[in-house]
Amino acid sequence: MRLDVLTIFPGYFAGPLETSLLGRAAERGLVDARVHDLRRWTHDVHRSVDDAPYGGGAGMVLKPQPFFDAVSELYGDLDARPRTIVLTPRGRLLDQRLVAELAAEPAMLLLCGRYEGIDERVHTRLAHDEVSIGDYVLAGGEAAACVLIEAVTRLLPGVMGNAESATDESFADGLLEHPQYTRPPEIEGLAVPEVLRSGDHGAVEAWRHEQALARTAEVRPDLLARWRERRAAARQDPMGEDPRVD
Ligand code: 6GU
Repeated sequence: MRLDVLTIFPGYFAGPLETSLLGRAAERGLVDARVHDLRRWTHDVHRSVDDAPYGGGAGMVLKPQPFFDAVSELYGDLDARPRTIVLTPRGRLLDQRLVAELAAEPAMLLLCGRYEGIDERVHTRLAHDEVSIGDYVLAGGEAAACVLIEAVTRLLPGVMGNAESATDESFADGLLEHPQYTRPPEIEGLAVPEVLRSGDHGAVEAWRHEQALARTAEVRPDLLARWRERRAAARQDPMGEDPRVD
């Protein structure tokens, strides 16, 4: 997947894009992420990317012109741009369904906001989607863009081994993960549950499912309610939509 990011803080992305899963995906040519400094498309001596809001009020607004010039230069024409996403707290909440949809795109353009936002005409003319990563306020869209890139990249073919991808089944299932243990069998007076060492695969599966249900009921009752609805619908209509995909 080809990824372009427009930001006034390109340095923000250096660590995340080089590290771990994203770094490996880039080395193997599975993602080609290019981070562009929005100031490259400023023309004044101060290289200013922001200006005061029309109508007054606190803070500054990112100017539209550098965005339009950047997109024209990167793709030749505004209408030749790939799926374009503005990261903004006013956007639609990112979830695994949207992540999976984006992972099917050949390319994406991510626009990172700062200050009080981006001139509305950038949203109007360029954004296919506006995306938020949660109900809290960040200083800008950069951290959110990193989150989106990591979530999408790990779904690209060849990025993860089978063992890792299998763990996806659990979230796609709509319940939170069951607890995991590794050696030693006891530490700090805490023992690994006996059933996990029993060798009884059926009992292990049943225990894990119970644990996932209990954990989901406790921390995410909203997810549990949706899981129950989907399961009921799937039982009524066994040939219907795959109930797993959230
Ligand atoms: Cl995408 N941007 C900002 N500034 N804050 C956020 C966000 C994005 N998502 C959640 N909070």
